[in-house]
Amino acid sequence: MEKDSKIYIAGHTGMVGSSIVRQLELEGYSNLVRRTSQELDLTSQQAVSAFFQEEKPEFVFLAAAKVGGIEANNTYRAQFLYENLMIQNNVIHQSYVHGVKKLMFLASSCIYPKLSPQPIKESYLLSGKLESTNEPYAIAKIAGVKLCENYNCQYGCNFISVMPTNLYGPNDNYDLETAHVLPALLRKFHEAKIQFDRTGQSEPVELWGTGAPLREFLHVDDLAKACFYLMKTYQGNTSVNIGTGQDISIKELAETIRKIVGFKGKLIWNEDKPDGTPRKLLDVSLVHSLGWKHQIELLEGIAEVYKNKFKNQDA
Ligand code: GFB
Repeated sequence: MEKDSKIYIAGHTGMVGSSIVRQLELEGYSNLVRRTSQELDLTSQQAVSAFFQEEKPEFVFLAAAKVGGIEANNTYRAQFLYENLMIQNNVIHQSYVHGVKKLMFLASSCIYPKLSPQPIKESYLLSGKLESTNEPYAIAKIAGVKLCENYNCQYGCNFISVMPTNLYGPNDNYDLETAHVLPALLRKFHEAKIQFDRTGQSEPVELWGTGAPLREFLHVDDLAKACFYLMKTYQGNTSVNIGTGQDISIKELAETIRKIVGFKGKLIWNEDKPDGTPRKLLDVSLVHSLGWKHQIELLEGIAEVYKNKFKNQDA
């Protein structure tokens, strides 16, 4: 990938895509192709075919996807399956048809079996049953990984895929119904703190599930560095896990965020909401051996995101 290579970032307005764009610009890449979803409907085969015909990108980062937290995955099951399948079928197939030199597909750690041994190695894919709350999303992402693998095998393409762990960072989704846990907790605690500071009391902050599940969190700017690095250096049919190799319980995460925000009121756990998979810690030895390691520690990352998103503002 040269500095003037034509690079299409599918999903450039999202948290992952926008971070990849920032990383590419930082590295001096300026020939970037972007389309908003209003400009290009990636679920339309015809539109995607016409776009590739017109732009002929040389490299593609496929970061466009319908994503969301546990509740969104569980509620919009058909859309998570259909839209993700369509987006990736169209982009991956047209990348093959138009001779893209290299494509990176962004998958997800939730595509591994629900009860995988921990930490999860890349080789555990398809070795057991999926977590039911995100089965549709996971099935779509598994299909994307397999498309890349099999286009490489049959057509000699150079399509790679990566498996990021749970992400957070700038441009995250803070809609409480559809957000992932970390941005949801930042917002819930921040709004409760404002109420507490104004009135000396607040409603308890309601969190979902039991708080027992363990999750690993990676700052999206670390992910973007990994994607850039692997796009330049890695070739192969093994998808690469990208994470920190460290996890914490949702209870610990809640306490950490509560402290960062400075909320002094009560928490309650709504156990009618699902816990999801009990643990999802990636084995990151492959990506470490390839020469990448995360740089932003969780405490520092959350504090920075909180400061930039909420501090000195009313939610
Ligand atoms: O981040 P999250 O929505 O998704 O939830 P997953 C993680 C854990 O946090 C679950 C708990 O055990 C939730 O019950 N939790 C506690 C909360 N309070 C809250 C809250 O206010 N909001 C949310 N959202 N959770 C997703 C998958 O799974 O992980 C996606 O559904 C995707 O497909 C993503 O792969 C990375 O980690 O359980």
